[in-house]
Amino acid sequence: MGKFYQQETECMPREEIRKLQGERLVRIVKHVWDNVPYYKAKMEAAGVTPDDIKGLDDLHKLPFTSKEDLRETYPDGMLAVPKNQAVRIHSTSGTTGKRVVKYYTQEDIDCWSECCARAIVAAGGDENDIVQVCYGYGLFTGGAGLDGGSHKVGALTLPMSSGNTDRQIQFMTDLGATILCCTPSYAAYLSECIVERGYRDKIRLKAGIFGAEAWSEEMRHDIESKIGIKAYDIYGLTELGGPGVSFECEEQKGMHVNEDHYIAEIINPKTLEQLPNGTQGELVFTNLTHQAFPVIRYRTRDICVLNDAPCSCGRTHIRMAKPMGRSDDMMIVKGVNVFPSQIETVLIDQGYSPNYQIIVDRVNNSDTIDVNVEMSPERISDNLGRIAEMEKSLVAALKAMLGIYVKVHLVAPKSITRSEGKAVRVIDKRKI
Ligand code: DLL
Repeated sequence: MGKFYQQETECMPREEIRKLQGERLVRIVKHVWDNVPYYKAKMEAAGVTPDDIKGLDDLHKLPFTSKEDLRETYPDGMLAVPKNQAVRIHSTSGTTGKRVVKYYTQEDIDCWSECCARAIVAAGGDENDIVQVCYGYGLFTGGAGLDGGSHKVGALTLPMSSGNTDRQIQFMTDLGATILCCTPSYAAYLSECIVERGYRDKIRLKAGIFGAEAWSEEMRHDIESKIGIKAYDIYGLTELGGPGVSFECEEQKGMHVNEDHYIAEIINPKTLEQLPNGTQGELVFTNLTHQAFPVIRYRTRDICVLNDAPCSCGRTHIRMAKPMGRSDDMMIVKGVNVFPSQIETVLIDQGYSPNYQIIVDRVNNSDTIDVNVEMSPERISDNLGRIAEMEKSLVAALKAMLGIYVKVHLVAPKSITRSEGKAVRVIDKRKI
């Protein structure tokens, strides 16, 4: 296998991609109009019928879909095929409200697996590889998605699921895993354990495919240098089918959107206008091929930028930057927008580990923000003056990045709980 899983599609000339997207859009709009009364009603309310959608240029006429729509129609009000044609569901964690359930036909699962296979091959994987999947299996899409991709590639799959770090490292060394798939925060934790336990020279990992949460370039470099791998980003969300909506190639300069299956747009979240490529805004996706549960113009709440410049890897599909985080993750502290990823960038830049927790509170009607940061064993000091100095220098660096005062507390190594899935970075006591 070369460096592409489906070269013809992945490197298709842009005019052809647009044409294919236009044809598929016409088809999918007709499919939801005919099969999902909720969509039909939404389109009627927006004054649009399938006859108005003749190609990609008509996309803007279609109403958006939001998480609220999916909750309102829970559990199967947006199912677009008879239920006996669906063969699987996956679901969101439901931490912020009712769960969202996504249904799949067998064909939907095959397309999804192909999207993940593209990501594995782009990370240098082929049938000779051993892929250790430590994303959670079950309702979460991470485990099943990368597992499906690994099978399509013909690699040997280790379906580890998340957790049990001792067993992860044992299998990794005994079976010689070459590609690691997990969240970046778990990858950071695993790398830390591998180095500390003296396994750095016993592992055979060459690449990692990390996603499901925002992570900074600094965190990438940290993981890459610690265990000597190349770390690739992968993006997706349950509502769209799971991981593999987009993935990084060897250039590691943005994630190629699988445009034969998804249309990506950036909108201004306030005015809902489409924004030109290169402008930061909210990511919106349309499922083009999903049969069981297609979503049209789904508002992800992820803040991002699209880049249509050609990529030297040969793939022609548009790239999305690393999302800064969700607009719902964005904290407004003292009137300033703060993303956890900005804080992470500063911490790692200053030589700290990616183990931190942000605590936001309101004291006497005024916002406060505290960051607990672990000292690394090399930096640990019992000299209180030295600790105060280190804290002061972090406060200054955070002020330069965010423009506000952030109180910093250096805490003992290993005192912040490690994550096996998505890390909990922020505790906002104002919301409790
Ligand atoms: O996290 C699907 C996934 C699994 C993606 C494994 C990649 C790897 P959800 O749990 O529905 O689905 O969460 C989706 O996670 O809207 C983003 O806010 C965030 N997210 C996912 N991938 C990335 C990434 C899975 N690479 C939500 N960078 C999305 C930043 C990401 N954020």
